[in-house]
Amino acid sequence: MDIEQLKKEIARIEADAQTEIDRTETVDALRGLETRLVGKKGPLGSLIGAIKEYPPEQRGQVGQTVNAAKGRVQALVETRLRQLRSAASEAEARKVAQFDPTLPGPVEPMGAVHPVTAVQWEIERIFERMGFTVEQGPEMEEEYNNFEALNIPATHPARDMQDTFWLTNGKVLRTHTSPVQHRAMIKFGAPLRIIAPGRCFRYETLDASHENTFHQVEGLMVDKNISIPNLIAMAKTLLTEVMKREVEVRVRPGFFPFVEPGIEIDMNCEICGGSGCATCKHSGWIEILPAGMVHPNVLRAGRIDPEEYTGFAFGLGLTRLAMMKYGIRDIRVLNAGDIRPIVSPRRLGGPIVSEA
Ligand code: FA5
Repeated sequence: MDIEQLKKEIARIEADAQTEIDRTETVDALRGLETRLVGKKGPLGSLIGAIKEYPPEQRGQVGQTVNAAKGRVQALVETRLRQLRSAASEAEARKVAQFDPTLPGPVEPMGAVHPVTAVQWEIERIFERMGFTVEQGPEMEEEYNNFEALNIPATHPARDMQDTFWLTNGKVLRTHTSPVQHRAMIKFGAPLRIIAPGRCFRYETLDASHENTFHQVEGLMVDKNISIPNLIAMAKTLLTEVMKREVEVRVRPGFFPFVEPGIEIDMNCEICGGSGCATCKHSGWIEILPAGMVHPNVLRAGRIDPEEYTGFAFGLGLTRLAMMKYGIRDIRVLNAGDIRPIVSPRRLGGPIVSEA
């Protein structure tokens, strides 16, 4: 192209450059565009590369023309850069003007999950992995669900095993989580796998291992061909996973009207290592998991045919398990709200101190 055509081409390149530069919204985008416009491979760069194609006497003029255009494009970039920077600092200034130093600062979360809640969550995760769902029942329960549906009629001496808080509306504060068994059977039918963690209440004489308000986790599995070995295997897995060690268990016969046969699964006392202390009533064992095969009357009350289905149930003493896991000697500190006896020493690696 001759010099005149070259000048027209440069004018077109500059006009395009102006449009593109005006459209940029950020400093980074502008820097990228600048590199493209004035770089060797850009429109002006390729004109410089073509200088050698002009006759030697015209090369100086071509070079000057193209370089002058390059200078003008860079000036356009600088102008836009100033505009973008001042817009950014105005935005920043607006932000500062909006800042209200009287607003409260970010709140640091304080405290920690209660040991019973921590173990409950852990147990829920373990059972969810085994295909159980987590159910809930009311703490103020129908007398029927707490007793009759569980094969404990009004005149049955087993009612004396659980000293009950009776309410003036005829209901009870549930003495165990077992009424959720009945509720779940009615709700889901068979087959069935549920756990039901929750608070229970008994009119107890308080000591290091008895509270009037404590937590249990009920478990219920109903299916075809369920047997006691399934129950013992499940109990061992559960206790070993929660305690993060191989737990020693002892299985004894136990009586509960809602199971037949009934068993008591005890674990060796974590506090004294089995030698005997106030927490384990000097026996070396902690009564932790009463259980058994669901009584046919309980299945019938839950509208499940005992000829077709069998099941196991257990009522884990969740509060006592939390005490074992965290080395808490006295159950009463868990509801007391005074955290001094149960915090820091364990975190620092020492035993939790609380005199029974
Ligand atoms: C029951 O409550 C039965 N419902 C358990 C059950 C369910 C048996 C299903 C068979 C089939 P028990 O009264 O033993 O059983 O209580 C169960 C657990 O709750 C005990 O092992 C103990 O760990 C805990 N527990 C009972 N009473 C208290 C209390 N006052 N304070 C703290 N924990 C308690």
